[in-house]
Amino acid sequence: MTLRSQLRDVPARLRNEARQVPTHDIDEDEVEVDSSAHAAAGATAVAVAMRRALGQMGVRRTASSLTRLNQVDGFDCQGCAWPDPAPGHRHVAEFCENGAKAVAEEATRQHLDREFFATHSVADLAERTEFWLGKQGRITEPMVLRPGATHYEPISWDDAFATIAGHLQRLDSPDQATFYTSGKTSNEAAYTYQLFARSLGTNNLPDCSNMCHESSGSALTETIGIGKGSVSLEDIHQAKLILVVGQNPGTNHPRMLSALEEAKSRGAKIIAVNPLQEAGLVRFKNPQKAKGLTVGTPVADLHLPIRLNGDLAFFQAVGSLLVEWDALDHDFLEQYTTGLEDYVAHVADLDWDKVEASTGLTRAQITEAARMVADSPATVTCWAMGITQHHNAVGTIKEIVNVALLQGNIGKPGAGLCPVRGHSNVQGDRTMGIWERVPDHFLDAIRDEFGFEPPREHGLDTVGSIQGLRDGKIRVFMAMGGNFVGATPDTEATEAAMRNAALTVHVSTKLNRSHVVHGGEALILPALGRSEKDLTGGKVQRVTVEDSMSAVHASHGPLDPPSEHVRSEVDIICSLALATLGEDSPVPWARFREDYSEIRRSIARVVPGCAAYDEKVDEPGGFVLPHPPRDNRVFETESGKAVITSTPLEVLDVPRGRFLLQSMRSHDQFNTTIYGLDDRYRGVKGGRRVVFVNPDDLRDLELAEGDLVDLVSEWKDGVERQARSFRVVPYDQPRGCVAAYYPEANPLVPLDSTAEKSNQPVYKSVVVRIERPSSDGPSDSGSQGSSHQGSGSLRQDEPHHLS
Ligand SMILES: Nc1nc2c(c(=O)[nH]1)N[C@H]1C(S)=C(S)[C@@H](COP(=O)(O)OP(=O)(O)OC[C@H]3O[C@@H](n4cnc5c(=O)[nH]c(N)nc54)[C@H](O)[C@@H]3O)O[C@H]1N2
Ligand SMILES: Nc1nc2c(c(=O)[nH]1)N[C@H]1C(S)=C(S)[C@@H](COP(=O)(O)OP(=O)(O)OC[C@H]3O[C@@H](n4cnc5c(=O)[nH]c(N)nc54)[C@H](O)[C@@H]3O)O[C@H]1N2
Ligand code: SF4
Ligand SMILES: [Mo]
Repeated sequence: MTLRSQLRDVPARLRNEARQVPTHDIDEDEVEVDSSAHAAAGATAVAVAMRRALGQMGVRRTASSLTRLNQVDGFDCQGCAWPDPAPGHRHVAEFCENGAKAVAEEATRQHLDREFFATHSVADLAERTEFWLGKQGRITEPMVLRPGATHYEPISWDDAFATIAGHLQRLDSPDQATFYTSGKTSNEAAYTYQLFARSLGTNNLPDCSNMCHESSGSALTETIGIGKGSVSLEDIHQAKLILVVGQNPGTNHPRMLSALEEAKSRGAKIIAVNPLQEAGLVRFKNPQKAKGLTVGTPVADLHLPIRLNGDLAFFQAVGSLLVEWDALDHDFLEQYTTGLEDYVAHVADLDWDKVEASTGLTRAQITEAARMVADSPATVTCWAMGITQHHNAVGTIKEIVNVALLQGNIGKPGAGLCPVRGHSNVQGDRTMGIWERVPDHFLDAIRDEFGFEPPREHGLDTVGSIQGLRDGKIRVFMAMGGNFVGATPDTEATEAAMRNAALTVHVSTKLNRSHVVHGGEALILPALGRSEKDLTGGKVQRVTVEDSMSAVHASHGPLDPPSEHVRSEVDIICSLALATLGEDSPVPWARFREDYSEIRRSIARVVPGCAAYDEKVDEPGGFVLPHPPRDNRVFETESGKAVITSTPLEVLDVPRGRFLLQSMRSHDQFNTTIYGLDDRYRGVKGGRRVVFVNPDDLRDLELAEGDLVDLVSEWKDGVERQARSFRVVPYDQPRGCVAAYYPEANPLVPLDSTAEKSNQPVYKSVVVRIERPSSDGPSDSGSQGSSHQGSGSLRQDEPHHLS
């Protein structure tokens, strides 16, 4: 049905207001909802992929790009970090619908030139949605926004570098600059970028990983001694049980569905733990096969509709049952672990009432899942943002590790821990030293390689950098890709912080919100994308990337770049370093820029596990980085053993009449890049400002499908953050849980609401009220005090206290 029909009840005043939020170039009144079942992938996926590709790239560019996507001699998909099958096992079309969309979005024939920026003032651009900004096309030359200017204007590369160098040289301390990285950056660019920051003298290297799998890194390093997953694609194929927890592979890692299908065909069982019944996990048709699984065939043998944030309790309960049933690998526990005794005592007192309250699951449901775990000789657990973006995320992941260790499910075929990474090279960036807390041995290696002493004090992460900008401690903000303002929490606070900077610099392919919410002076530096030929130094250069399973390989793009003025990220970094640090810098920037093999030879000497890097990346399919627990059951923790941990079970308290909100991705976006307005698998078409609510909760709220509501978050700092004008969509999920899209929901996430230990923003359990629209104020905002209490608040009969 069209929601427009529902609008008859909404006064015109409110409809106008819906237009006033920075969404006016999307007509959200046109949103349609279709609640029938949708299978993931299948023929529609192929059709949509081809339509988008041909529409944006044309026939020739579509043909020359998609045939080389994820092939041994081609380029790595700039979508997600899911690994490629071994050479010889790849399909002709080794990509998914969203991979094709990612290529099309980058390789579009639509270009942005200086006339565009002369026509559109920054104030005008600041009124546009991410969707509109992204659709304007590729940026083709460097642009500058001078202090006090209203429009971006062209600037030569040399002047751009001199401008940045001038700002950096004028700082009182290098720690007044911060250098953000998004996860598409190649290993070569990442290595030179961190080297530039450290040559300047700062470890301020925030990255998207701070918002993504930081919690996984923290938990895994503490327990198994390395912050990466322990499985290969072959392990997934061979597993007998796979838990897919807090992850929506049908949309975000679509080729993972083929791996799950392969595992199932070899007899594996699959458990999905997710508040939502995501299409890929319950219905999947493999487009690579003439006859895929039929619609309605569940990929998951068991779906547990867990309450948001209930996973710590769930895994602790599973662990307690494994102990109770003695379904343990005693030899493994004896030889390789510490902490078992404490854990056994800890789970002996498990409070099942708390477990049921936290998970929203029955003891019988959890016992059924635990039985499957107990019966499986080889289990893989996969997880993503549904786990990492919570206050207690590190604790939850430690419980996942506990369950794996109890059964010796690490360092054996078909078993292991699989944090599924997001951006295509987010894991590689970390390996290359993009990390504000890189270990000392890495810094020692830099010192030995280049003969300068890198800074030792830990730098600022993403949230820390926003706080630094807010407090005036950070003066220069530079980003290697990404959309810092769009992706980070607490939009209003972040935007205000960004405007505090003296200089903001973005190395980007496409326009986004971070370019129009700027510092006193601002630069946009256009970069080559993964799909494009890199002829830096007068010859064809290749780059390297690492996937979610630690496999490193080369990538070179086939397409012509959008303009001759666009430069590679490596070129931009090395040229900037030369302009800032001069020819006397101990790092051979010019040599690095001329020949990326020189960078790789340095990587081989500095980065652990990368010996003979330049040679090995050329082997078909590349090489796999060492992972001591996976390879030899070696755990490089303090005790030399894997650590079984005991974490207190706390239940997240949600006050009466409030909901727990998660912010997630639609099927038509890549993070803040909005490909289109259709979330096909969830039946939403033509809009994004929707909030998914359980039908019974809706009834109690006296709301109907299509009603317009405001979302107001509550946090202990007393600030009420608002995101206005969302359409209500009834959607099956545990009571008390609601969902909206990222980045529309980001204004609701408090900056200081972060995960313990990892400092990762809590994007997936925000306490909110759902209110009928109030008329004051134009758009998303944060306000002091609780002035909204009562007035517009809606009654909710069912209390859903979780404690
Ligand atoms: N097409 C496409 N691909 C992408 C991306 C994209 O935007 N578009 N983004 C990339 C990036 S950077 C990342 S990090 C990954 C993200 O991949 P995902 O983690 O799959 O991304 P989200 O959309 O955030 O989905 C979170 C999932 O966890 C569930 N969930 C939320 N809270 C909880 C909880 O408390 N418990 C449990 N058990 N489940 C919960 C949600 O219902 C949802 O299914 O995808 C990568 N791939
Ligand atoms: N509410 C909420 N917020 C979230 C999340 C969530 O689940 N909920 N997820 C978080 C997660 S997991 C992540 S990873 C972050 C993502 O945060 P980011 O990585 O910062 O954001 P993206 O939207 O991926 O960045 C898109 C921009 O990158 C630039 N770009 C694209 N390709 C290239 C390239 O090849 N080179 C260069 N130089 N630039 C390029 C383009 O200009 C584009 O506009 O967001 C986080 N924010
Ligand atoms: S699964 Fe991920 S890496 Fe593979 S084609 Fe799809 S988007 Fe690209
Ligand atoms: Mo991510």
